[in-house]
Amino acid sequence: MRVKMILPALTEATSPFFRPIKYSLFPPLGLATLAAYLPEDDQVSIHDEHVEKVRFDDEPDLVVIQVYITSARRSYQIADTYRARGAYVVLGGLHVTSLPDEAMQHADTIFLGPGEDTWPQFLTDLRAGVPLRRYESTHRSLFGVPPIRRDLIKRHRYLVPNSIVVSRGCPHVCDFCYKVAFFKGGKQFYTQTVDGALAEIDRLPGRHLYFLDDHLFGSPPFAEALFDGMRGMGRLWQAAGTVKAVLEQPRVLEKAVASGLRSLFVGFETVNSANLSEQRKYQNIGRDYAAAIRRLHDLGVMVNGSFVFGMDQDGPDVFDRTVEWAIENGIETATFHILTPYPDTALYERIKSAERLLHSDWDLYDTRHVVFKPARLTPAELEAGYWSAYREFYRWGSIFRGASAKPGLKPRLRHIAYAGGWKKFEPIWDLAIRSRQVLHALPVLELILAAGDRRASGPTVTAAEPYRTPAARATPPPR
Ligand code: B12
Ligand code: SF4
Repeated sequence: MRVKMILPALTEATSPFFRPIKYSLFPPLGLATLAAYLPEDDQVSIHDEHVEKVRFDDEPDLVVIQVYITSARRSYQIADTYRARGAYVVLGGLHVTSLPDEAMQHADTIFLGPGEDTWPQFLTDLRAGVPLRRYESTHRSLFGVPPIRRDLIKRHRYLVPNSIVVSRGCPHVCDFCYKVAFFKGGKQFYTQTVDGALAEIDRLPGRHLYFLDDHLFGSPPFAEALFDGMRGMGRLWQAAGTVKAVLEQPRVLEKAVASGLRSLFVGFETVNSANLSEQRKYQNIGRDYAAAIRRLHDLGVMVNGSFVFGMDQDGPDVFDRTVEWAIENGIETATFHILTPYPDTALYERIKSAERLLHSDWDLYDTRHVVFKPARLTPAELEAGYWSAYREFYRWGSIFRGASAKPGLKPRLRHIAYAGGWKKFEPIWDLAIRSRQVLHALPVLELILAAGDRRASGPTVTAAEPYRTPAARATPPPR
């Protein structure tokens, strides 16, 4: 069977404002995960429209499309094209799960939720000639999943080819998050086996890793065992975690650092605690954000703070306050978002029932456009404030001020190199990406991350036995 898997480009990929650095970061892991279930004699290829021009004049038997909200329109277009050419077209992913009826109009079969249970079932049904129109995931497990088909990923096109996910979902429940809708009907948070995760890490070449898990620290016993296993592997890695995990799991965090954690994406979301209860982000309420940042910096971990603007308690002063707070606390990089009600989330239902939705143009549900009526701001104020937050945070003056919050020259220089390198040299990144030289930038990133290495000085960080794959462990170590 000829199988073509496609991650369609978010609509703006063709726009002059398209930012290659953002979209050339991570390869399509979801599709590579599904490809692993296909037998060896199938001809399978993965195409990511963010980093390559995809041709549509071929004749695959099966077309598999992953649909995100912002790429829904493009996905449906591609699906319609291939159906007209006689291919069997299947759609899955987050947006299909949120709005199955909409997706169904463009597909032969749709999938709701993660695919590890439904996809192999579908393949069996398809070969037997009895595929269903709709599959819904209920059995959630990552035990025994086949190794993801990284050989199908065009590594040289991505800045972070070594991105990896070792869990699914998150143990928390926040009103604005995609998670509850996507994982309904089964477990909301589950992990791979530690050995499976370590073996997957072992298969990745080079030093750098980026964990894309929503909450890598979500299961402390799993995280601890994983970091123990990673010790001595010589990795440098980045991931996402919560304020709660940073403050309440000191031992796990120290083990993470010992195994190579050098930068953490932290969802602060808002510096206004009234907003947090409104969004049911209870795990952040009353937490000392500044203490969490200090703790990470003390361990040599850089912070990428994530902030959302437009919650009901946000007034016109929220942008300056947030940026000022982030700079004062020496946050190295910040990601700002405009609150966006994704269909099928609690936030969406609340905004919709209050008749505050402005439209359903999914192209604009990209966290950069205002798609609802904010409570204490006009949509124009919210969008302008969002852009000004980026401008103000990434001014050289702000970068130097943020750096000066650090003790010592080395952390200050690292701050300037990372924050400056990320945002200020974007045209150079773009050039590297467009000339397919992006992988050459990886050593620079590794150098900056390694500058936080405290292995020589930290009392908690000691040399450990290097990780050995389960197969290697079956044989006794050499004496
Ligand atoms: C990496 C990533 C990106 C990368 C690239 C995406 C990529 N290469 O896949 C980049 C940086 C480009 C990106 C950009 C954006 N992203 Co993003 N991103 C992610 C992230 C962190 C990881 C995706 C991933 O690899 N997951 C791991 C794999 C294994 O899971 P998966 O891809 O979901 O695939 C599984 C299932 O979905 C399912 N499946 C998927 N497709 C199909 C198809 C079939 C046929 C079947 C059977 C099953 C199936 O099976 C797979 C295996 O279980 C997710 C968060 C998350 N945890 O998923 C957010 C996430 C997908 N992003 C999101 C958003 C909102 C965006 C942005 C729109 C916003 C922003 N400001 O960042 C932008 C897009 C900007 C724009 N202009 O449009 C939202 C999506 C919400 C939605 N309803 O669509 C998420 C969920 C983050 C969040 N918490 O809100 N993103
Ligand atoms: S902590 Fe993050 S990933 Fe988890 S539910 Fe909240 S927003 Fe979603």
